[in-house]
Amino acid sequence: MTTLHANLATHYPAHIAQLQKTSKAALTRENLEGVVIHSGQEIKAFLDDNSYPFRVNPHFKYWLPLLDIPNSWLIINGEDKPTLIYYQPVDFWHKVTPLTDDYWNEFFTIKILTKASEVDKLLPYDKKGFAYIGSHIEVAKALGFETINPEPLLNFFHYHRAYKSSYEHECLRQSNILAVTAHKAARDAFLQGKSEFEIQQAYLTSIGYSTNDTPYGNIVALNENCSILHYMTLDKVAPPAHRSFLIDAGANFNGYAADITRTYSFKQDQFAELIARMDKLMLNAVDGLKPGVSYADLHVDTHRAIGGVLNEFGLINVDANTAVESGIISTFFPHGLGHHLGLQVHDVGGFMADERGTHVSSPEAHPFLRTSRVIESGQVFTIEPGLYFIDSLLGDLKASKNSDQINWQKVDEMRPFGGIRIEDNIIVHQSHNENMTRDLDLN
Ligand SMILES: [Mn+2]
Repeated sequence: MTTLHANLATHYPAHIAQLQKTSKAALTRENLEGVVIHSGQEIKAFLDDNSYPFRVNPHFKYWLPLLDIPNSWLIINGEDKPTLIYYQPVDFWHKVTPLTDDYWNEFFTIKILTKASEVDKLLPYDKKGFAYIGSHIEVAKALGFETINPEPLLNFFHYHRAYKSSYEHECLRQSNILAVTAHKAARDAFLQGKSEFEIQQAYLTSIGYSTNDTPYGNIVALNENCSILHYMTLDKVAPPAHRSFLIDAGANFNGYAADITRTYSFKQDQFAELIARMDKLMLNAVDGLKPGVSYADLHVDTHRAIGGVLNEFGLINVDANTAVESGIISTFFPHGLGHHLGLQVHDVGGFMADERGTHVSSPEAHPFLRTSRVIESGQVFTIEPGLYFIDSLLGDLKASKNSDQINWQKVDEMRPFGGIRIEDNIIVHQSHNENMTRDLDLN
């Protein structure tokens, strides 16, 4: 066993104990005997025999690190050892993933399923007391489930998923290690003048990934493209000149995502100074992440701080308070400060005040926030302030009554650089924050 494996093995039992406890409480509340979690099925393209890349049900990978096994199931009642129905067909067309000896095995009663269509023999005979969680509603109905993805049960699990176990923290540290390694390779490729496509290849190759291994489609943008928030194109031709580079790219470990963004300037120019200033602002926002603070308040504070940066760099003619009042900051920072991070990149539960799922609304002026929940220890977040020069939004601003608050000459000078986003992944502990990304020396 490697040190990493030993470490995971140490933390895993408490993770399972916690999931059992949460499940028992949820099932008791909903008057259910148990829950049946479906890993998923391969989905074929229309009129085709090729499937889309398989993405496992997050509720399934919450329990164990099996990410690429469709047609598998978990049966859980919160008391007995959970049953894993593990799909292992006899198939000479495809590679069949064998069940390997691992630290998690002993926590499940494992039953092998060789024909996906015969799963009913291994599922509870009477489905009445069981809820199905998964995305294949027709399959669930055909099997006789009446309770399918019940909202109160999902809310309960989603609320609790925000509190990560020490096992989950370890997985997130590992995904950060992978992503940081790849980010460094991408930065080097940028400085060598490579194309977006080549930079993406450098990123993937450095950690032995194919495109489908990343938790989300990498954003690899040069120059003006840095202003497109979800830029997914990968230009195969390098631009005539490299000015700026924005990369928002992650990695996966045991199904837990890293989500990291960096922005670089090719030269030591004013854009580089703006990046350095935004980096300071970003780390300051990380310091504000504390148990008891509302994430929405932290967003609003950062929004104002960006107004200060815009003023300092002469991009606007008014002070931060005036900019907050007039609303012009949203042109430069049109998205939320960050989100919960875990089994899903934009992890669930961000708007839940309690385990019933009572909704916490975002402030009206900030509709794009992905979480407005009160921060608590054990939770894991991204912090990712941005500052962009987006033609369409700037056009709207120019046509508005606030146009005179903007120094258009300065703004025009910055447009060729696109924009800046800097994003780290942070565990909030009771006494301190753990910035998993900075701990790995990615500056
Ligand atoms: Mn993010």
